Amino acid sequence: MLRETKHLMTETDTLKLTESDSEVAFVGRSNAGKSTLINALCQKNNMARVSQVPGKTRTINVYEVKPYRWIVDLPGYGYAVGSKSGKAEFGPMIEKYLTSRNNLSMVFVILDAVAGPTMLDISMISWLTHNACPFNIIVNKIDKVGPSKLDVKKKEIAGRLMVDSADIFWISSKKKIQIEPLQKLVAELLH
Ligand SMILES: Nc1nc2c(ncn2[C@@H]2O[C@H](COP(=O)(O)OP(=O)(O)OP(=O)(O)O)[C@@H](O)[C@H]2O)c(=O)[nH]1
Ligand SMILES: [Mg+2]
Repeated sequence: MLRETKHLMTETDTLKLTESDSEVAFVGRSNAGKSTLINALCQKNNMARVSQVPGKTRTINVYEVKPYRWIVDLPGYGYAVGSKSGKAEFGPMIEKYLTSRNNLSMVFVILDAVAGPTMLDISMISWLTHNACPFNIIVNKIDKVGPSKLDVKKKEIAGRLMVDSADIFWISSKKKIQIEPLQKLVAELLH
């Protein structure tokens, strides 16, 4: 089902986004692999732009799975310096998006398996929890962790996030490891 997905729009102003019937969004630190994952989910090579240079996606990119059903690629966070008030900031574009969308069904937070959860990732997860925003955690780039170290890594990351390891999607977007369960969930959310 996700195969038919097309790039629908690029926007820098959340308020200019039109209404969807249902949408899911991908957030995470720059370079975590959001765009690569969206391509893997939709079985495309270059639909969402991927680069070696962090900070590639600076706009909100909307991909349409079928009419009014969207996958949204948000700009990566982690380049903005923490605010003076000490409050975590993900950038006005991301916060505005997360607080203004009526039909946002799920936020997928993507972490890098090697870098592990950063302070901003942890802040994002607690922000989503406090704002009653449904979310799922994805740990990407597991191909970079040696097979013998994977179990320890999973325990460490799940422990730091204080969630059950079984509730996390452990994937590699690049090597297409464990993409299907996520594809199934996204397809269900955007049925
Ligand atoms: N080894 C490995 N590399 C990956 C994986 N997923 C993404 N990458 C690489 O990580 C880099 C960043 O990937 P992107 O998909 O552009 O990351 P992004 O989260 O969209 O980054 P921004 O647009 O900057 O927010 C690219 O060089 C990808 O090829 C993975 O599962 N394994
Ligand atoms: Mg990107």
